Amino acid sequence: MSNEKHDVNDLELENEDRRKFFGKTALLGAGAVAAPMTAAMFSSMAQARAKEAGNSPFVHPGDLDEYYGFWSGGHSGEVRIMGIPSMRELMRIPVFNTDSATGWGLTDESKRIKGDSAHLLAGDSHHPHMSMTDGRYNGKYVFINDKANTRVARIRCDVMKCDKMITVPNVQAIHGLRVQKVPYTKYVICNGEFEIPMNNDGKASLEDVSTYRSLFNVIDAETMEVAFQVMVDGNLDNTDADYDGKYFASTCYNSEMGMNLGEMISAERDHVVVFSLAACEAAVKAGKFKTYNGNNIPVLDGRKGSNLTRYIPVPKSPHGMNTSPNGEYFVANGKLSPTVSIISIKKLDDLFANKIKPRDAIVAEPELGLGPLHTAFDNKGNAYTTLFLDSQIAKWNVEDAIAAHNGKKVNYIRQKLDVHYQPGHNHTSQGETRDADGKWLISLCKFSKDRFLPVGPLRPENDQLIDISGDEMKLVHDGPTYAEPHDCMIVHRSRMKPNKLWTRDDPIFAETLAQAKRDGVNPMTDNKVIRDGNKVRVYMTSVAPTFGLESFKVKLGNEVTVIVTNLDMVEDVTHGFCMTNHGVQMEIGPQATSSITFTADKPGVQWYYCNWFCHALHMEMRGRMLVEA
Ligand code: CUK
Ligand code: CUA
Repeated sequence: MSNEKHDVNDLELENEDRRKFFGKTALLGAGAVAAPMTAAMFSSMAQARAKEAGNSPFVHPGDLDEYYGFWSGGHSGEVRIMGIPSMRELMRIPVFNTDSATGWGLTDESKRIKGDSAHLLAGDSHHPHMSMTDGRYNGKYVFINDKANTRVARIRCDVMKCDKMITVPNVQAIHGLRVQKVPYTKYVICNGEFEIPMNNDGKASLEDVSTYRSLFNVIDAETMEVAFQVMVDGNLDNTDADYDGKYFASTCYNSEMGMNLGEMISAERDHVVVFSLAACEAAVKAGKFKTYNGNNIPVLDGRKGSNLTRYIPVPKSPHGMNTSPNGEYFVANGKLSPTVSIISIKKLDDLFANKIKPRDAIVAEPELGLGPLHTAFDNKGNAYTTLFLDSQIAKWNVEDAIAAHNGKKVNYIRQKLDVHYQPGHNHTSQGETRDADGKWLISLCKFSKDRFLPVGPLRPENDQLIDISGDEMKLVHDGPTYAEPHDCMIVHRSRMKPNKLWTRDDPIFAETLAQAKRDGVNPMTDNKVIRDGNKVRVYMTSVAPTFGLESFKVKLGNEVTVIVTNLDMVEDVTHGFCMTNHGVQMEIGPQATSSITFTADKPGVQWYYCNWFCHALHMEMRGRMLVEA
């Protein structure tokens, strides 16, 4: 056993009874028959160990990955959990989509969480980012944007379920999203990309583009309410935060405020907008804001000339925005320009004090190749930039690029690696935190072309795993994925502590339990039907392999709510509830309560069954809804 994963100091992952049991059995078995080791055996094992000593992407069956990866699902609307480096997909977390297995978007609990957008069944998730404490992942939340419906959602990492979702007012299409890194994630920051009239009520001229604005949004991470918004010039694209708790920076395209492609790329330059958090908070406190569209969210004016922001000119149409993990630089990725623009964060105080000019904050603009979109970092001062048009990753050294900018003769490019094909985002292991460890790089390629068996006109994306632990980048894995991982983040497993069972006081189903209380029902013990006019609430328990009710009776046209409480305390024993012919399905995890509401619009006998394979008698886990005409 030479796999270095076993050195990781996180015993809680190994101390599950069953794993231990199998481990011991295997050892005992081996010990009983094995001959004593010879010197030759020892030396060949040592050689094998040395070979694997670098970064092994092999995770043997039954072994656990070193990292959790959180992947956006793009226009599938979900978030996926990957094991890194195996690239095994471990779980899907439905967020902006509707999910048949878990009942996300169908259950009463998920509709409550989706709130004002519960009727929307689709979404476009781009940027998953985990909450931090002092610039390090804290394993609490993952936030994600929905570009399609202007939403931001939060995933609770103890249960790996979405627990909050908001539609952001005054803006259209939330795109770039990140978190405040230092001192902790008080705020989630995100860009409202598409410019719209302020107010957008259809009353003023819709043709007069001079009132169109794009807003920067600052959301309270705990309450998930918009704390304030900042109006800017241009279209905000991507964003990131510093490691001092002072500044946020966003790339901005279309500074012309053009309404078509030709108009959008007529100017020579666009800009990066830097926001001063302290100045913005002070302006909100001092009441220096306006409100729009009939809501009371403070909207600050951060357009050119404001003391809340600074505009740093960069080449046309910048895209990705990435902070180096040493806290020194914001890197704006050129996209149309073959360069990235390196902004010195140290110089921003002087920029805000008007001691230097905006372009003076730029310390280098290294040329990397065609179509630089996003940049990731290791722990050795190197950066890795995706080149969309060249289908390559450029590895370059940040300090050498700055030295070259200052006239020194040095080659800052370390290597260019072909990827397959057209990479968008990339991400290094823990590379957006102080814990960047320079072990793995993911390249999220938009096209796979010839890399996999053809599966019809629609092809998978290709998420490639690259070993960056040595001097050279090495491509070690091709991972086909479904539309469309835009972005991902990789967190060491020692930062995560997911629950094994639900706890009965979980806020996700608290409102369902409150209704049970009003009905005088104890969901842990009672199997009861409550009739309330046309509404019928059916409470039942589940214990493998039976539901607490073998049947219940309703009248045709009744609005039926089925509330199931899973009494099983065994890890991994999830039940399902499916009412045949009604489009009703949901997951009920161990110790959870889930509910779903539908109309009993078919007379006669309607069987319900458990659709989550839970027991040898799982097929028998069913009952009848008797619908009287
Ligand atoms: S964007 Cu998709 S490749 Cu939405 Cu982060 Cu750059
Ligand atoms: Cu319970 Cu299958």
